[in-house]
Amino acid sequence: MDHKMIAKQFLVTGITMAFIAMILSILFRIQLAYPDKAFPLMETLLGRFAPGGRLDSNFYLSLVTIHGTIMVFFVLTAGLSGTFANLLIPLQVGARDMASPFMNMLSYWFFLTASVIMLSSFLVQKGPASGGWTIYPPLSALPKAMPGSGMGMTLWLISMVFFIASSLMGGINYVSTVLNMRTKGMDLWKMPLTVWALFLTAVLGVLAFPVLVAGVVLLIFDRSFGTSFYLSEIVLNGSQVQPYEGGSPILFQHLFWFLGHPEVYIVIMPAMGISSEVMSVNSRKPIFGYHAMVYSLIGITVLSFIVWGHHMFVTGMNPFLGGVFMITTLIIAVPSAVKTFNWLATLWRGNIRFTSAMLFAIGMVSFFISGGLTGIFLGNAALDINLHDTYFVVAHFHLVMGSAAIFGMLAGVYHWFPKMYGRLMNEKLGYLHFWLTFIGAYLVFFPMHFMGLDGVPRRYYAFTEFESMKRWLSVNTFITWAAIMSALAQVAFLINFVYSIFWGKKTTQNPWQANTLEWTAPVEHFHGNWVGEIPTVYRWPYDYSKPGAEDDYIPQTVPLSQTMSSNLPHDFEDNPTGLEAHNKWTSTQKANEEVK
Ligand code: HEM
Ligand SMILES: [Cu+2]
Repeated sequence: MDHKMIAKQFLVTGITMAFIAMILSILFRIQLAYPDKAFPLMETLLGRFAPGGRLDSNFYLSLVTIHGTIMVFFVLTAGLSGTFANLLIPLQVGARDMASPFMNMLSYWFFLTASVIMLSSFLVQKGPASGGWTIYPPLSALPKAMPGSGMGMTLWLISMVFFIASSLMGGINYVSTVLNMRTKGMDLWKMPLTVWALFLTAVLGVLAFPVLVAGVVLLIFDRSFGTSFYLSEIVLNGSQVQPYEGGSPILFQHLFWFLGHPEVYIVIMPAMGISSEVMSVNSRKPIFGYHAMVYSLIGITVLSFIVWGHHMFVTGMNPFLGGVFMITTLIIAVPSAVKTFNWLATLWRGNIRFTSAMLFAIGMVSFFISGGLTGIFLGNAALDINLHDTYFVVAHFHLVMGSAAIFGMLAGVYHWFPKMYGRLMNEKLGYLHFWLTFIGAYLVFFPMHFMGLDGVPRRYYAFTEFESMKRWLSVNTFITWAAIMSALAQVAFLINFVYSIFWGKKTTQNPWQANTLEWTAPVEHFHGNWVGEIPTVYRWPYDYSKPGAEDDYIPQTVPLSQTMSSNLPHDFEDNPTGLEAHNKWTSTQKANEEVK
C-alpha cells in the first residue's frame, strides 16, 4: 500500500500497455504502407483477423481504436499521472503517504482490471471495439452497426467505467494529499512545479471524468435498454428502426469532448511539470517565472473546460457558437506560450547538463511548440472545416500529445529512476534512445501535415482505392519505416529499464544535486519515507546557482539564515521567521560595514 510501490506498479503496467499499443500501431502502419501485399506471417499470428495474410478491414479499425484508447487513457493518463503523482506528491510535499493509502491501492487494481478487460476484447468473436477512441454513436450505440460495435464495444465501455473509477480514486487522493498533508513550511508557493501540475491535473480529472461516465451510462442504456439519447431516425433496409426517436449523436459529442478536451491537458500537464523540474535541475538555474508558470497552469485548467466545441466545428453548430469556441480556444494559446517562453528562458545561459532526462525534457518542449502551433490553425473554425478528420489533425495531436507527453514521461522516468529503484539508468543507452525516438517522431508525424493539407482523411483502410490519394503511398511507406525505427528504439529503452532495475549502478542519495524533498529521503525504501521527523521546508525549490551561495544548489530544507547572502526577497513573503532572520542579518551586515 506504500505510495512508492503503487507508483512502480503504475509505471510497469503503463510501460507494458505502451508496448502493446505500439505493436498495434505497427500492424496498421504496415497495412497503410503495403495495402496490396499479403504477409503470411500475419495470418499465422492473427488468425481470423488477417485472412490470407492481409489485415481484415474491420480489424484495422479495431486496431486504430484500441491503439488510441490505450495510449490516451492507459498510458498517458494512468501511466503518467499514476506513476508520478504517486511517487512525487508525498515525497515532494513531505508526507508519509497518500491521504488514503487504501483507496490509492484500489485505484491501481481498478486500473489493472480495466486494462485486462480492454485487452480481453481481442478474444471475443468479432474483435475489439472499432468506433475510434472517441466512440461516437451510432457506431457505439447500435450493437449491429459493425462487428466492433457488438461485444467488443460492451467490453470497451465496461473497461472505461473501471478506468474512470480508478482515475477518480487516484485524483481525489492526490488533491486531498496536496491540500492537507504538506509538511511544516511547505506553503503552496513553495511547492515544486511537478506537484502543482499533478495537483491541477487531478482537479481536472475529478471534474471532467464524471461527465464521461454519465455519457457512457446513457450509451449503455441506448445499447441495451432501447432508450434513444443518442439515436434518432435510424433506417435499416429502408425502414425506420423503432424506438430510436428524438435523440442526437451530437449530444454524445458534447458529453465526450467536455471530458475529451480537458483530457488532453490531463495528459500534457504532468509532462509540463516534470519537464519544468528536470530543466531547472539540469540547467542549474531557477525556473524562470515560477509564479507565471503556476498561474498559466491554473489558466489552462480553467480554460480547458470552455473550449470543447472546437472538436465539433463541423457538426453544423451555430456560427456564433463556433466563434465563441474559437476565441476561447485561441486564448489557451496564451498560457501555453507563457510556459514555452519560460522554459526557453530557463535554458538560456544555463550551465546545462545533458543527462538523458534533460534531453527528453527539452524534446518535450520542442514537440509542444511544433504541435501547438498547428493548434492555432485548427482552432480557427474556418480552417478547421477543411482540416477536420484529415491527417493534419493526426499530425497535430501526435506531436503535441503523443510525442510531447511521452517525452515528458520519459524525462520523468530517467530522472526519478534512482528514486524508484535505487540505481541509475545507463546514460549511453539513454542517448541512443533519445536521438532515435526524437528523429523518428518527427519523421513519422511531420509528413502527415502535408497529407492532411491535401485532404487525405484519417482512419481509412487503403488510400490506394482513391485515385487522388495514390500518390501518398510512398510517403506512407516512408512513415511506416520511420515508425518501425522508433519502435525499435523503445526496445533499447526497455532493455535499459529492466537491466538497470537489477544491475544498474547504485545511486547516491541525491544524484542530480537537486533541491526538492524527495532527495532528502534515504535511498532504501520503507513505509513513511523519512526516519524520524519529516523535514521542514524553508525555501522554494529552485535555489540553483544563487550568487553568493557556496554550492550551486540549496535544498529546500536549508534554513534561510544560513545562506542569508543569497536569499531572495521572495523568500520572506509571509514568512515571519525568515523576515526576522533577514533583519538580524542586515543589521549585522551594516555593523560590519561600519567597522570597515
Ligand atoms: C494552443 C493549443 C491548442 C489548440 C488551439 C488546439 C486545437 C485543436 C483543435 C481545434 C482540434 C480539433 C481538430 C479537428 O478535429 O478538426 C484539436 C484536436 C486535438 N488536439 Fe489540440 N489544440 C491545442 C493543444 C493541444 C494539446 C496540448 C493537446 C494534448 C496534450 C492536444 C490534443 C489534441 C487531440 C488529441 C486532438 C484530436 C482529437 C481527435 O479528434 O481524436 N491539443 N486541437
Ligand atoms: Cu480540444
